[in-house]
Amino acid sequence: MTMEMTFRWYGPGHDTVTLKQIKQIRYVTGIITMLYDKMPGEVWHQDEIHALKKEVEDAGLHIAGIESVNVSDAIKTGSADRDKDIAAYIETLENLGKEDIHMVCYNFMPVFDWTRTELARRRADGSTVLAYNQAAIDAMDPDKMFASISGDMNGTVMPGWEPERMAHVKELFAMYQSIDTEQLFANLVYFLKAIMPVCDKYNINMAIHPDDPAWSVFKLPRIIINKENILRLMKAVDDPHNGVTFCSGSYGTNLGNDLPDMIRSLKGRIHFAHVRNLKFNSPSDFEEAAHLSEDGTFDMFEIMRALHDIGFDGPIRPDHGRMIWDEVAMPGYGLYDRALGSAYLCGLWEAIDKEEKRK
Ligand SMILES: [Mn+2]
Repeated sequence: MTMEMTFRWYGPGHDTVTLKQIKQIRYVTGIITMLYDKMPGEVWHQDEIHALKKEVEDAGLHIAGIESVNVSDAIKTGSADRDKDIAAYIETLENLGKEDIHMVCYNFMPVFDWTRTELARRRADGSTVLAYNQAAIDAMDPDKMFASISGDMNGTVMPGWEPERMAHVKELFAMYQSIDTEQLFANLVYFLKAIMPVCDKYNINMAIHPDDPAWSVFKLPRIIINKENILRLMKAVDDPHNGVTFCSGSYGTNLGNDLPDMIRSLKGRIHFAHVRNLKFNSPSDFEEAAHLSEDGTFDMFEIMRALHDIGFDGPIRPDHGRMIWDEVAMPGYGLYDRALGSAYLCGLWEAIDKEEKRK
């Protein structure tokens, strides 16, 4: 068993990248996808999942996992509709299991799935990247957050920033007003305990994505941010199907997180890995870099080495790429730089693997 290189693809009509292009990257064999039009709380029907699966398989690839089945705000806040939404989530997992899909990524972030202040910061070589600046966040009215970045989305709808949800951003903030980190954690445990039986039945690995950035933004509670909290969650629901998406770029936003050490401490519970690099210009300003260690702040060799050491055998994917070669695509999700990233990560892995076998 070894890791499998995968690529995120948003599905027909939602991605500028085609399955045919992904197939030609060669390093990639698995697709990470989703039913993009589903709102949190909606059931994914088996025939819809089957059609998506067939499209991927007709291109000579296979579905290695889902990113994401989104969790509703009712579940996150524990409001009246929570049990109804959990029942729908269970039905979705059941339908995924029947279609032989065994890994589901999700997150438990309030209101905004992820936060960046720029979607196209220009770097010295003319490429553009997503970037985050704390001072810009501190100066921003959260209601205006969507308007301020939507102009840079290249006409795409970015995951977690659906206009339908963002139209209600004031109400969303109100829903979380009385939720502190302990309550949010309790709601997450409640959700996981409710879905574990169906995960056990169909062998579905749930993989929680960390909060990005890994601290509170706009005073909203955030919990999946560091080693202590993620290990607490692993213990609170101590079932191997309760696992982790290890995203180096998200945990790495906090320079206090020792990424290889976190990976080792999560042995057996990492079901999915997002591997990318960040370049810090200061502790409160970072931008997404090329995957290459030298281009950013992280030692990508040590991250891959730690994944190899724990026997990681799940799907892995390059994460956000830079926009290069004049490509126009969803910010972070173009073809070219992610393809380069997948090749680089495969190269690191092959070297580590062969060196290990020689010993
Ligand atoms: Mn990620």
